[in-house]
Amino acid sequence: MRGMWPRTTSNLLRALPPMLSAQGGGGALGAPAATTIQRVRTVWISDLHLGTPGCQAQALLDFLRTVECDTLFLVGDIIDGWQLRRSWYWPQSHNDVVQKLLRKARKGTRVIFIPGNHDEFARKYLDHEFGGIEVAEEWIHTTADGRRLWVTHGDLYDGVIQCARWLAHLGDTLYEFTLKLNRWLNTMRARAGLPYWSLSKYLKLKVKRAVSYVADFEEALAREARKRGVQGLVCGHIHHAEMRDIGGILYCNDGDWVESLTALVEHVDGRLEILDWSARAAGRHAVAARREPAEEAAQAA
Ligand SMILES: [Mn+2]
Repeated sequence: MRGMWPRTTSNLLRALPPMLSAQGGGGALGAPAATTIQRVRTVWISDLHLGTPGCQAQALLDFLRTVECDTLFLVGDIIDGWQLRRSWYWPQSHNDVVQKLLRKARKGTRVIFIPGNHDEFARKYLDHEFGGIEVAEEWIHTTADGRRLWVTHGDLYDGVIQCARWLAHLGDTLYEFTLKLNRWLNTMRARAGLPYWSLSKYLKLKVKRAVSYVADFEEALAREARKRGVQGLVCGHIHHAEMRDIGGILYCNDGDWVESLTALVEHVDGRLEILDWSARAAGRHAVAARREPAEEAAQAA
């Protein structure tokens, strides 16, 4: 996954050529979303950040409609209390996501919510239940093939959040800004018929890798998992989907729904996989962008 991004560029401008090339990404363009339901045993999603403009609620709704599972884990930063406190943002699509989650719980999916740092208000309600959604601090999930996975959001093992909350909040503001820039760039890209490309994801890979932030986070979680005597772990928090072995511990990060649009799923046989929804979202963007001129013409007529 890391290999997909230009490695030697230190300069943002040099990352832009793929945006200017009509071939960039490819494949997903013009492919309308299929409506076949995919059945899996377990789904993990995190970092939806409902209540912020960055949340890609439409893509998320599309994903939730398409996937059915026995157990759905909401692995933290589902509702962004930090940003809602600063300014209220709650469009209909965010309501639809909440309704969809409640509906899944009502229809028999076991929904488990593990709060993160952005929705830490929910940590006051551990071991309670809301509309069929269970709230828990952490979880041990056993896969169909018998592996035990520790599920946690991950912020409790993030050195920055634990040692310098002010820095985390400052980073949050800068992050919002890059997300804004990202939306603008992708509106332009969609108009040009280009697939979705995450600027903030690109920048974060460059910047955070440099200070080995991500590596430290992953190592810390793998250590904690080993202490718990499990075979692996599932977390979110750093908005970077990944599945790899760290010293005999399977580290799984389910990514996020503000930039990478990814989920972790367990198939019925226990096999784990990261689903990348960004290609699907790109297809939809491109279709919407191509429809615009026709709609304008229809309005003018
Ligand atoms: Mn977080």
